Parts: sequence; structure tokens; C-alpha cells
Amino acid sequence: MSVTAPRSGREMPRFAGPTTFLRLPTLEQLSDPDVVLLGAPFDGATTYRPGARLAPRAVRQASDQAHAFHAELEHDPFATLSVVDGGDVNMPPHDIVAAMDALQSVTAEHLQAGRCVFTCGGDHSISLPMLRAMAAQHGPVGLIHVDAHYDTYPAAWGNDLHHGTPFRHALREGLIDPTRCLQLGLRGSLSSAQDLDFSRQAGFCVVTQANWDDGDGKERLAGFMKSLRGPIYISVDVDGLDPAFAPGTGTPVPGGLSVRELKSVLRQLRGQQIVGGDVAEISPPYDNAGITALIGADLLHTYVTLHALGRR
Ligand SMILES: [Mn+2]
Repeated sequence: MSVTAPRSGREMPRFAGPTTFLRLPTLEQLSDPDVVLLGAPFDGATTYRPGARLAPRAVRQASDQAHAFHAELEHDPFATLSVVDGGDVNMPPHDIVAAMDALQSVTAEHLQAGRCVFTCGGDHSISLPMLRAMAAQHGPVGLIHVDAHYDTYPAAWGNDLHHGTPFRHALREGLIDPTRCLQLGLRGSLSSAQDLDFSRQAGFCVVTQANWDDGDGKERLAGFMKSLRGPIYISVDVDGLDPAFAPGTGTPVPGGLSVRELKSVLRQLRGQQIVGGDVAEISPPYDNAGITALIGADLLHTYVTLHALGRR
């Protein structure tokens, strides 16, 4: 067994001991890992209900049931990878630009050391500094973006950096390759039809929830996956899921993907080169019974496993 496997519940009870992502050691305990799981406790860019700043702690606690072997992908990523909890990035709660810079700089440092980084937000603004660091290392990346919202929207209250804008900036800054970008789960109401234009004009593969449920969304997704190549970043906003499964989020929208549908989509990434990712918008104050945080922990395990399976 690798030294970084999630600590067994047979060795230390699952409700006891240090609370880390997936029950892994910290960066202080293992200084040169292959993969770093970061906390980005920041929700200063939310436009509606805050609370996502508390998600990294909640997801660490929801990691109590973590085991090494990923049953659905039938693979143990910890057999070949050393993975650590890299701690929380120190993001000032009142300063979006400083918070983004801090996350970008910590992420870039790990990437330059040859590590893969997966981050637990935080509101969805965290994807922009993550993608800035990713593109500096890998060039423009492909993007798997699951969300109820396009997050390519205009400025709010005169501020162009909020949790509804990261992917507009990412495209304009050349951080993502639009021919390798997928948006899935989209269904939130919009200010006007113009809010649809950006993603479509950019050339993203846009699969709305209606297209998934009533149209050819699943076929189009399969076609997208078939042609997908190169380094890929995964960004899951938990509001892409139905609030029945993921109630703990700031801007819930009825009628989204089930957790099982999301897992099935992610399994289609087996063999792809996953270079980083995030899970965003978990808001513990709204998280009945902690079930949304559980999804966060599960996603981190899936990201690490996909990275292991597609490692070059
Ligand atoms: Mn979002």
C-alpha cells in the first residue's frame, strides 16, 4: 500500500483523527507529492447566497468514509500516486483580485514542481485563477464544465470578476481551447437570450439540460468525448446537479443532473489526460444532512483516479 493511501478506518476509526481531504497526509508530512488537493475557502465573488468559503472544511469532514479503491472506475490511484491535502490557500475574504492571485500563485508553484492540482472551492470564481495557472503550464486546456449556469455572463455592479464570469475571461485570455470545451447541465433562467450567445459563438459544445432530457444531448456528448484529446481541466459547480441531490449551494436551480448521471459522464473521461480540476459552490449552511459535501469528497476521489488512469 502506498504511503499516501486514505488512512484506513480499521487502523483509526473514521470519526477520529486528523480531518483532511480523503483522510490523506498533509503537505507538511509528505513534501513532494504527485497530486495536491487544495482548499480555496473563498466566496467573496458570489452574487446570491454565500457560504462556499466553508466548503473545504465540510468536504474534509465528509471525507471520513474515503477508501483507496475507486469502485466505479475499478482502480486504486494511491497504488501509483502520492496524494496529499495541500491545505487551504490564504484567500482574503474581501478582495477578489488578491484572493485569485493567491490561488493562482500556490497552484502554479505545485504545477511547476510537476504536480497535479485539484481544488475544493469556494465559489466558482476560483476556476479563473486555476485556469490561468493551468494554461501557463500546459497551454490552453480542454474544459469539462458542469453547471446550471453558463458562467460567461457580463459584469455585475460594475465588477467583471464574479462567480458568473470565469469562463468568459478564460476564453478571452486564451486559457481554454474552445474546440475542446463542454458545458453540461445548463438550465438557469437568464437575463436575456443574449446570455446564450457567448458560449455558442465561442464554439463550445453546449448541452443544456433540456437538450439532455428531450434532445440529442447524450449523443452529442458521446461525439465530443470521442474526439477529445490533450490536457483537460474538470470544473464541477454542484448547482449543475439537481437540488434534490445537492441542496447545499448558493444558487440552486430545479431540474438538474442526478449524481449518477454526472458520475456516468465523468467515467467517460477514463484514459483522458486530466491535469487539474475543481469542485465549486458547495455551501455548507444550506447543506441538509451534509449530502452535498459528500459529493465534493466523492468528486475529489474521482478526479484523482481519472488523473491516475490517464497519466502520461
Ligand atoms: Mn458556476
